[in-house]
Amino acid sequence: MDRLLKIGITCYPSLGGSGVVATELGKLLAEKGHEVHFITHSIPFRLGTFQKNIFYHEVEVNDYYVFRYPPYDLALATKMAQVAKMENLDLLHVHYAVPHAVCAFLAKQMVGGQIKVVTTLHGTDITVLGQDESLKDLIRLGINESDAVTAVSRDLIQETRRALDITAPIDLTYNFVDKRVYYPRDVTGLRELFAEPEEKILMHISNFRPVKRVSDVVDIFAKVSGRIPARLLLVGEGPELPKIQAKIAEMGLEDKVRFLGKQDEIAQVISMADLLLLPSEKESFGLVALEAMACGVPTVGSQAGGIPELVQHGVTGYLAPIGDTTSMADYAVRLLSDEKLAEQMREACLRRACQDFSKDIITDQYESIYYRVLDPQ
Ligand code: GMT
Repeated sequence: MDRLLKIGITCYPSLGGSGVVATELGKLLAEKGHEVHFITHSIPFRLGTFQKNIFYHEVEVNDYYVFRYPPYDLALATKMAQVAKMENLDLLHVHYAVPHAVCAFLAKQMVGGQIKVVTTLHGTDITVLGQDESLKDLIRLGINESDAVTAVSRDLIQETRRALDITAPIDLTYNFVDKRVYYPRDVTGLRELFAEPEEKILMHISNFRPVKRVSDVVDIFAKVSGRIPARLLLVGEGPELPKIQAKIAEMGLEDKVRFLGKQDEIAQVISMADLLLLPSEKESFGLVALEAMACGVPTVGSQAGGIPELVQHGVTGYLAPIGDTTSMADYAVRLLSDEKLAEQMREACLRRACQDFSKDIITDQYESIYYRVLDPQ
């Protein structure tokens, strides 16, 4: 058996798919006996209760009066170096190139070079920040100075190469679900709170940022609910929410749409749905579609980014070009009005989530990357 490792993990600890993946991965590595040290500005929201082999180191930023902007990135780099020395870490696994890979690079210089750095790209660091000329060189530095780089879809690998001219190898490590948490939950009693028995539930879960195209969600729903009895549940919070609320009122859909806000028990919430809507403009992977898949809920969405690698068109959902709300609504109606098709898709979803995106497969992939960088042949 390979030796157990001491791993530092840095991610954005607040709501978001990358934070979820980083935290769940840390917990799984700890379960396997590795020592995991989270180095973040606040406790990752999915960390939960005390768990063996998991430690948390808070990054504190000195807000000295000469600073116009408190230097979080430098404080993080220093904390990474301190924890690496104090705990004798083997490697730092950072999620997001900016600023985390760059901070890890600085930390490596501070500890004298022996620590290894693994960087996981989640999407917005490349598809949004990577387009910004003021950040491009810095992102490239973070990637090129990492001992290994992983990305959550093939599409993101191609996009990274194209946008940043990266030639170094990038490992594909898809996101994963833990089927001990994500499985079809019994929602008897809960579903009735939001829909009549004959009504179908469509759901959208996101951070309500412009890239999610929540306005398309409303258009799709309007087209569907004109043809079959249906309700729309919107889960999450974000900057587009007021605009979406206004649009729903303008379209006279208030009675059919409910806003659930941020929710912790996502598996329970998703299990109420007959369909997830994900019509994003950009999506490197679409973790929420995988969470839905593991609960037996198919996705209708766009062909953006890595979504087609996750959602198999006609098997675990349906995809259409970005902005084509008419086709998405047609697909939704096809699925929701055919019980046999819905059951087939539900089974295909459960199978695919278990077989191709299980926590064990992906955790093993990350582990072998760690051993490879620590013991290069
Ligand atoms: O979806 C978001 O905007 C949040 C963002 C994040 O940082 O958590 O999500 C990105 O990483 C997730 C985990 O790998 C992916 O599932 C999302 O597709 C990706 N978001 C985008 O590419 C827009």
